[in-house]
Parts: sequence; structure tokens; C-alpha cells
Amino acid sequence: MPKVALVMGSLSDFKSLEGCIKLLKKFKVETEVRVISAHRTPEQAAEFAKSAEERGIEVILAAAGKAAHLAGVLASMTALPVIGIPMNSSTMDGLDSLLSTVQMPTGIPVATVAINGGGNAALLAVQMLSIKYPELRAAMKEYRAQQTQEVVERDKEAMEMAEKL
Ligand code: RP5
Repeated sequence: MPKVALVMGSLSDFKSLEGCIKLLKKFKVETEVRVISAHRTPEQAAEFAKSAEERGIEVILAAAGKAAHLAGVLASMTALPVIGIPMNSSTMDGLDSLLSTVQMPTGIPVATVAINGGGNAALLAVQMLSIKYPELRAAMKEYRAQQTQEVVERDKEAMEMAEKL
């Protein structure tokens, strides 16, 4: 079974990450959900990152806000792919988190999604895992087909709504 870890900097991030967790569950990806802070619990962050590979984790999702160094710090201590999720948890609408997460120096990449983009982080993790797990590739194609169908239906609805005006 494919396995990822979703690490968040604070439990206050949890609510905004529920969609991410639900999507990973939908694709039957085993998810270890953790609260670890690069600043408040740096030793736990190091221990987590250094042991992740041997514990079977294949992709790490790291969500943090404000001076959001979590994804980069974890990425610096593992060769596993790290997806950064900048959280909107400050007075700066998440722009602080976005820049802190995305502006990594060459050598230690973090694949950064949009502010509060936990959903896309889950989907990107599934796409990475689908290189190894063909059933995930098939499930992703099915997900995309359903999504397309839903938008096509909304398109029809919009045309009908406009005609009635
Ligand atoms: C970051 O600071 C966390 O990821 C969170 O987004 C933000 C606020 O954390 P709390 O002060 O609510 O614990 O480290």
C-alpha cells in the first residue's frame, strides 16, 4: 500500500488540511498525519525526516504557515520528494508562507502548491506515487474523467440559467 506523511506545523493547520486528508483516503493512500514544527520541535523534525524512508514513507507533504520553513527543513534531511503547502495562517494572507516555502536554494527542491493548496498536494502525491503503483494511475484517470463530466454539466446549467434571464 502506498504511504505518505502529511506533516503540519501546528494543529491549528488541521482544519484547512481536511480536504487533503480526505482526498488521500479516497485514493486509498495510507497517510501518517503529524504535527511537527521546524521551529518549536526541531529535533522531532530531524528525527522524522531522517527516519521517514526506512519507515516506508514515499512522499512527504509539509504544511506550514508564517515563516514556513518546515517543508524545506524536512527536504534537507531526506531524499524523498517533499511537497510544500503554504498555509494562510497570518495577517499576510499566506503570502509569507508561500515565499518561505517556495524560495528554496538550488540543491534542495520543494514542490510547492498554492496557498492552502492541500487538495492539489494530495493529487500531486498520488501522481508521483502512480509512477510505482499502476492502480493509482488508473484511479487518477477516473478522477479526472469524473471532474471533466462535472464541469460539462455545470456548463449546461450555466447556459440554461442564462436563457431564463
Ligand atoms: C506555523 O505557524 C504553523 O504551521 C501555523 O500555520 C502557524 C501558527 O501556528 P500556531 O501559533 O497556531 O500554533 O508554524
